[in-house]
Amino acid sequence: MRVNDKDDLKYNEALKKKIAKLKKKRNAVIIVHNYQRDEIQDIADISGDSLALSQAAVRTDADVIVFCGVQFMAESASILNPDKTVLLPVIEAGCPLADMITAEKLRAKRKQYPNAAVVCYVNSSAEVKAESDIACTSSNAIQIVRSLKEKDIIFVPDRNLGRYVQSQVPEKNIILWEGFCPTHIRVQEEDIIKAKELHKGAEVLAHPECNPEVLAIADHVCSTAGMFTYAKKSTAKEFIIATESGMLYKLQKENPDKKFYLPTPHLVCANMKLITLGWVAYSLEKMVYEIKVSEEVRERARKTLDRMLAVSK
Ligand code: CIZ
Repeated sequence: MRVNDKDDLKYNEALKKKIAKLKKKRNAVIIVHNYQRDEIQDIADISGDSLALSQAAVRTDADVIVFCGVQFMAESASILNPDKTVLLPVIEAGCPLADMITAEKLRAKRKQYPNAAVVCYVNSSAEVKAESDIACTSSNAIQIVRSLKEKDIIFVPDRNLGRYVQSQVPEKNIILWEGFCPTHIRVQEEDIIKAKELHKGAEVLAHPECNPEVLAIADHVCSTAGMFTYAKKSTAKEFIIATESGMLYKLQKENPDKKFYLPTPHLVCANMKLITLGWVAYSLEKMVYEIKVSEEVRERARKTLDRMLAVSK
């Protein structure tokens, strides 16, 4: 225990009480992505992947949604709930992958392939969603692509997820975008090999944003939601988790008799870790930072998200 661990715990407990009070006062709900810090997961009313969180955002009757995640996730909640106040506690919490494509560049790509459907991964801006035909998450990407009548699919912006979908849906012709998640691409094939040597018999669960060489040697490729389901039902006792480090907390909590390891300590998304208890309390107190999308973009982006939600019901 560090010298000030006790003080940290006391401080966190005081912040949690403050958040609970403010939440009541504002009639707010706290929605938390699986990659958030442990202490933020502890205050979640709902936690999950972006698909589960989008669905929860539609169902909630709270007036205020505090979104503990990154900008594109809070934007999606706002697109789906224009009458609610959606707050992102740290406005700088962005997504480098989402920033690897713009609406203008996507329009140019569409011109090149006029007969193709455009599928955008939820890790994209509202403007990019507005230019797309349908959205997808890593939980439903295969199902979404299969559901389309078009053979040619422009898949944006994650090339690794796009490539993985292509391997599972060979009847389609996927046109890739060269975007990537800077966190997931840090896992190397050697990291997995070394982790398997260290933890003999452990199963490797890899997120489809990882590089193809990593996916090729994984036992199971799935979204974060898929990892929870798989870890629960598997008879294995140990797992190597190739995705953002935040996943380990809830995996361990839900499976106390099993062990979970990261293949490399570099699987940390700095943006996801920006939100702290202090910022959540501040956000509820000052009602910042409100995420709003212009009505023209919102209406078009909403159709893209609604089509996804209709397919993944
Ligand atoms: O869809 C999401 O929430 C992300 C970014 C990853 C996952 O698999 O949950």
